[in-house]
Order: sequence, then structure tokens, then C-alpha cells
Amino acid sequence: MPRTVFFLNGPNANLYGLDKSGTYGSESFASIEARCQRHASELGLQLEFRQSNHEGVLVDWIQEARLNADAVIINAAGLTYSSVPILDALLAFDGPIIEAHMSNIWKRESFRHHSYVSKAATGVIAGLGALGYRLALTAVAELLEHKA
Ligand code: DHK
Repeated sequence: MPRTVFFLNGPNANLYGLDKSGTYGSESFASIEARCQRHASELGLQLEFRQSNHEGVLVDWIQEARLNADAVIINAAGLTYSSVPILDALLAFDGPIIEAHMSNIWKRESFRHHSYVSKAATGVIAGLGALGYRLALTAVAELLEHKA
């Protein structure tokens, strides 16, 4: 049975490649997803790659992961710094959790320096753009292998 990974993306991630600031590079969200899907299959992982602009939807997906996923990768985007509900849902998940950010959040405004998600995360990857997403998938594959 392949291991299932939920890769959950928060508000505005659908705009990657389109935002004027260029903070998140020029690659579209759809292209990043396609590359993650390819890498997941190389690793023998079943990938559920989802995006929502709504906090409650993300909470519902994390709760769904308790039943249907072996690991969670999450970029909660702007909700990283405010969402106790997302933190509580992640704390109820029993498996590896990787917090991923495209940008180096510690190099940016101070309001991005405190992450609620980190309180539940096994590890954090930030500042490497979509390469970080690839590394997050590799990390969960290895963590799940060692858990087996
Ligand atoms: C993405 C966002 O949308 C921001 O709100 C976060 C994160 C950083 C990222 O780097 O992927 O502050």
C-alpha cells in the first residue's frame, strides 16, 4: 500500500507566479503541483495536493488526514501566524508534519517570525522556493520509511 501524504496550501498560494512582488518566483501553482506529483510518484507516495483560502476548510482537511494520511506537509501561508484552530488540528494528527514555506519567513517582516504551525511540526523548510516542496516530500518519505 503506498503511503499517503496530504500537502495542504493556505490562502493565496494559488497566486504563486502571478503576484507582482515576485516573492514566490515565476512558476505557477499548477506547475509546482505537477512537479510535486511527479516527485511523489518517484518516491512511491500517494499525494493529495490541495489549496484553500479558508481556514475552516484547512482544519477539515487536517482532520481528514487523521483518517486518510500518513504524513502532512503544510504551508498555511498567512494563517501560519494566527491560526490556533490549525495548530490544534495538527496536534491531533499522529504522524510526521513538515511545515513548508516558499520564502525565508525569518528574513521578512517580524509578524512572519512567529509560527503556530511550528508548535506541531516535526520539521520546517523555508526559503528554498518550490525546491523546498520537493525536499519536504523526500523528508516525509524517509521519515515514514524509518517509522515502518
Ligand atoms: C506564503 C505566504 O502566503 C505568506 O503569507 C507567508 C508563505 C509565507 C511562503 O513563504 O510560502 O508569510
